[in-house]
Amino acid sequence: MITRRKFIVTGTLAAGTVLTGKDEILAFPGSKREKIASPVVVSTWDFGEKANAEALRIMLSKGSLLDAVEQGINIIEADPENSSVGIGGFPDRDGFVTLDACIMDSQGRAGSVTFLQEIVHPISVARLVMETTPHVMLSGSGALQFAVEKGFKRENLLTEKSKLAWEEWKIKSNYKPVINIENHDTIGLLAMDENGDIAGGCSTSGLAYKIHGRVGDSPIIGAGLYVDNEIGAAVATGLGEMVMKTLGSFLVVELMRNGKSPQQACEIAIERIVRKNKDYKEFQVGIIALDKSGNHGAYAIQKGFTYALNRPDENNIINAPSYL
Ligand code: SD4
Repeated sequence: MITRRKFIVTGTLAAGTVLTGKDEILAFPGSKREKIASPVVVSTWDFGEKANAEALRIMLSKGSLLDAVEQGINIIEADPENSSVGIGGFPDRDGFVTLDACIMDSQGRAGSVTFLQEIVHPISVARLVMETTPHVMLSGSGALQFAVEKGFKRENLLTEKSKLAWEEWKIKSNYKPVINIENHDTIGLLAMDENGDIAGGCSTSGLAYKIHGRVGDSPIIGAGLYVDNEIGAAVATGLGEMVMKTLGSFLVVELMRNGKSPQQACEIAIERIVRKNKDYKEFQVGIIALDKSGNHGAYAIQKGFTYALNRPDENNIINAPSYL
């Protein structure tokens, strides 16, 4: 029997650790599939906890599932201290902060923006692409024009702190993505409401010091995020190039469709990335998943990938099990 604050420990999987208050509980999240009361919100990294709390608050006060996803992610986008999402994100090598985001709802609708500059809330622009246009993805200056037409304010996203970090980086200009960079990366959030409907979103400034014009997995439906309300959802973080080449999130949802638990599906997808890339020890990819019953799973290549899980009576930051 799974209690609200403990997960079943089973045989052969690698251990995760639930970091909850003083307790450290060995955990294999999502290893058992049983109906868990919704609503539930799961999101990437420690900072996801704040986003989850807001998403949950909205759902518990009868707000919509999409509002929960969007406004949860908005909190992280607006935090200038966070150097990988929204304002304060590290710039590309030319000093431009360029943002990627996407959102999918329970009706299978999707919206996305890529290479968007000067707008703090790309997830909100992505939502409007989904809701008010016949398209799925808008990019660069077109996405910016669309955002401005919709009333978003243009702002300088390069904070003093990020500018200083970039100037420091320029001295050597050594480009190598840092694994688990400062323990916070893309915000990817999956939510299920009390009807059992699922939606998700993700938002990022992408890799620090990337080549100008580089777009990662996060705005690519099926790569950074995928939601199928009949089955479940998945969202990825880490080196987007690797996620794009395996369509990681779509793969996880398809594995769940074929009967795998969220945990098994995340592990198989990560192992696929490992198998296809000899240099897998050099980068991080983490994936989290949620199934239609409210079970979740998470797995990463490297140690150090954390995710946040919130339910009405639960609020945990969890160390995901990892391949290495
Ligand atoms: C990207 N997946 O742009 C995103 C960013 C990220 O660790 O999650 N970095 O590749």
